[in-house]
Amino acid sequence: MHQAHLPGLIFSLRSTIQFVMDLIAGKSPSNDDSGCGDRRKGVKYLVDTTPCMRVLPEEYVLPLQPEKMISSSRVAIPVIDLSGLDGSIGRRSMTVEAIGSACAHWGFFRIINHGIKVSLMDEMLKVLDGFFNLAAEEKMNYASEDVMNPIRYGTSLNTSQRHALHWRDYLRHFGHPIDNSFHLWPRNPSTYRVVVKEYLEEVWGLAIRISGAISEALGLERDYVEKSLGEGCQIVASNYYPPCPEPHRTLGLAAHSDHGGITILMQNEVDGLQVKHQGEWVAVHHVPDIEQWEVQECGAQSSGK
Ligand SMILES: O=C(O)CCC(=O)C(=O)O
Repeated sequence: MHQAHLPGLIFSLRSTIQFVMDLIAGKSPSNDDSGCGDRRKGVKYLVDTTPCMRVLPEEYVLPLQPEKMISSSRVAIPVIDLSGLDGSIGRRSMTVEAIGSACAHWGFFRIINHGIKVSLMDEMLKVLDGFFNLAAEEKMNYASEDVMNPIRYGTSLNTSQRHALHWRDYLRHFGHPIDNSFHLWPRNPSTYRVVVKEYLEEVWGLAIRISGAISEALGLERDYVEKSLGEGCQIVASNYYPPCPEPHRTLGLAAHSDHGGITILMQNEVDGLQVKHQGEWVAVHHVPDIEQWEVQECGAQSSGK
């Protein structure tokens, strides 16, 4: 389980590989009966059109409980050097064991030396920043409350129902198999499709490598999970958290567990993400001296092996 605190995380990027395509029953109403009005245009629009905002608008105030936080000096989030998967037999099996243990005890680990170029990660953050900086009217072309839509721009969680709003805007769409949805992806910024395609292909390959290690850690054939996936399904979710006037009164994203099999998460340099470990929240701090890293969690979290 994880959540995004503010101030924030200005930006994070989640690519989920779904082992089981969760069917979310029913469609949300497309008419706006929530009274949210302009709120549907997003938090960025709100901030941009409200100069010198000092007070958090009431709709965003969340009933936050005081939390038990474990200091990150007391516990260390596991860090896995993925280059070990390509090393000698002994090194590979140590890496597989470390991944299995991280899945069983944390459901979450950091990865380094994962092979995705830092320049591509930077490009990805840049095109997404470009997208969120488009005019609200252009972003609203992708707005939808229907969770089954192959591409969706939105804000908070679901503005079709009345509830306290969350301080984030998002863009979600399908990735792998890319040919199915590529034609629906944003055309703006002009490099969006090219950069996102390359990034998602790389991340899909990474997810398959990690799922191979997880299969082995469970005592299964390396391609067990990959074969079970069939064609598989990837969703990319980009979260944008604008600066907040009263960050202690709201959240970017409340506590939740992702419904996919593996989530690979890239953050920018701003802290905010927390993960739950043994009933307490642990801050996932940005590590400036580890240049290449991403965070990933997997579905083995609560079930152990
Ligand atoms: O932005 C974050 O750090 C968390 C994102 C997340 O948990 C999600 O999109 O499910």
